[in-house]
Amino acid sequence: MTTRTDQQTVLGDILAGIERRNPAQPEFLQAVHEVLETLGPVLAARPEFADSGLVERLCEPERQIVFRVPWQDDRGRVRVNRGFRVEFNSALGPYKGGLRFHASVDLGVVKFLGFEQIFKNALTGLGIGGGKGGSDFDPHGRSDAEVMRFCQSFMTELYRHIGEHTDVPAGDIGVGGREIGYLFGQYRRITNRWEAGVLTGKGAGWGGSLIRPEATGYGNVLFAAAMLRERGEDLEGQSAVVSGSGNVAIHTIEKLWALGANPVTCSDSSGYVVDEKGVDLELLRQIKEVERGRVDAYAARRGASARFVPGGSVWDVPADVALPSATQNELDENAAATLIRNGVKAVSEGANMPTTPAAVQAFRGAGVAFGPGKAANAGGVAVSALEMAQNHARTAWPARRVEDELTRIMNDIHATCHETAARYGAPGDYVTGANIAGFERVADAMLAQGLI
Ligand code: NDP
Ligand code: 2IT
Repeated sequence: MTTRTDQQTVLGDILAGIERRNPAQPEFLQAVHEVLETLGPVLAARPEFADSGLVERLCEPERQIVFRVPWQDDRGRVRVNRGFRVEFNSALGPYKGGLRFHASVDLGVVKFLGFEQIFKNALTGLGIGGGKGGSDFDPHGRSDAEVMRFCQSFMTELYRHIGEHTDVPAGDIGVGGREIGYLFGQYRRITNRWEAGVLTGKGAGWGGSLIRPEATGYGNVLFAAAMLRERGEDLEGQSAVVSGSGNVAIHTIEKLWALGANPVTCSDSSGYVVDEKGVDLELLRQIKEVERGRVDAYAARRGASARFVPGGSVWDVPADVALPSATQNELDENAAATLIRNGVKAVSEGANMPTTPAAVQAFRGAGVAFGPGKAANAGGVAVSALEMAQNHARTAWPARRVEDELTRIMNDIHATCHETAARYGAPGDYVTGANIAGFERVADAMLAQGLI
C-alpha cells in the first residue's frame, strides 16, 4: 500500500525530470508544478495511475509544431514571426484551445496554456482534448490589412495540422472575432471545404454560436457566485475589482452588473481605471471594441467618478471580490496581501494562471474562496464545444439555450471541484478539486486506450 507521502516523493522525482528536460520554460514548469503538487492523494488511492506512467505521459505534449510566419507590413517591409501549435492531449476528443497573438508568446507559454487546457476541457464534461497555439506577433497598432495578411500567412501553414475531427483552434489574447474571420477565410480558400467546425468563435451569421463571445466572462462570474453561495452569500451588492479590458474582462463586468454587483475597475498593460460609480459598460465597449483604444481614454471621457492610475496595481483597490482577467502572473503575493487586508472574500480567475503560487497560498491560508482558472474560466471553451455541436448538426441554438447550458456546466464544474476536494481530504480547496477531477477523467481515458 502506497501512502500520500510516498506518492509526493514519486511526483517530486517526476517534476525534477520535467524541469531538466524543459529548461527556460518557467510558465510551463509553474503550471506543471501546481498540478503535480496536488495529485498525491489520487495516486495513493489509484495506484494503477502511478504504475502506468500516466503523469509523465500527460506532461509531454503529443505533438509540438513550430513554424515561420512571413508577412508584409503596410510600408512593404517584410516581417517574420514564429507560429506555434502544441497538440497536448487527445484522449477525450480533438485538440481544443485558443490561439494567442502577443509579443510574449514562446513555446513555454504555449505549453503552459496547452497543459492547463487539458484539465479545463476535461472538467467541462464534454468531448474535447487539450491544445493551444499562437504567435509572438504583436497586434497593437497594426492596421486591419496587416492583421489580415498576418492571419492568412499563419493559416497557410496551420491549415495542414487542424480539422474539425483533429484540432480546433479559437481565440485568446489578441485573437477575437476579426482574427477568427480572417483565419477561417484562408482555411476555406486553401482547403475548398465549408468545414465550420474547424475553428470556434466565428461570427454568429456564419457558423458561430450565440453567447460564445460572452461565455468566458459570464462563466467566471457564475463560478464566483457558486463559490459565494457555498458560503451562504451572493453577488448582490458586492464590489468587484476586475483586471484587463478585453473579451473576458468586458463580459465579466457585464455579468457582474446583471447579478447586482458593482464592478469598479478595469485595466490594460499601461495602468488601471477606478470608477466610483462602477464601470460604464457602454463607454468601455465603445473605446475597446469599436475604437480599439486604451483604458486611459475611458477615464478622460467618463468624468469625475473615474480616474486613471498609470502603471499602478489594480489590486490596490478595495473590493469584496477579485476577478483577474488579463494575463498570467498578474496578481502576486504583495497584491494578495493587499486584497486580504482589504477584506476580499472570493477570487475567481478569468485569465489563465493570473495568480502566482505564493499569492494562491496566501488566499488559501486566509480562507478566501479561490477559483482556479482551469475551473472558473472553462465557460469559454465549453461554449466552443457547443459551437462545434451546432456546426456538426448544421443548426444554430437560440441564445437562451446556450446560456442555460453554460449555467448548468459552470454549476456542475463547481460541484465537481467541491466534491472532489472534500473526497480527497482538502475540503473547500478548489485548486485540489479541479486538478484531481480533471486528471481523473483524462487518466481514466488514457488508461482505457492502452499505452498512448
Ligand atoms: P484580450 O486580448 O481580449 O484582452 C487581453 C487584456 O489583457 C487586455 O486588456 C490586455 O491589455 C491585457 N493584457 C494582456 N497581456 C498583458 C500583460 N502582459 N500585462 C498587462 N495586461 C495585459 O484577451 P482575452 O480577454 O480573451 O484574454 C484574457 C485572459 O483570459 C487570458 O489569460 C486568456 O488566456 C484568458 N482566457 C480567455 C478565454 C477566451 O475565451 N477569450 C477563455 C479562457 C481564458 P493590453 O491591450 O495593454 O495588452
Ligand atoms: O483559454 C481558453 O480556454 C481559451 N482561450 C478558449 C479556448 C477555446 O477553444 O474556446
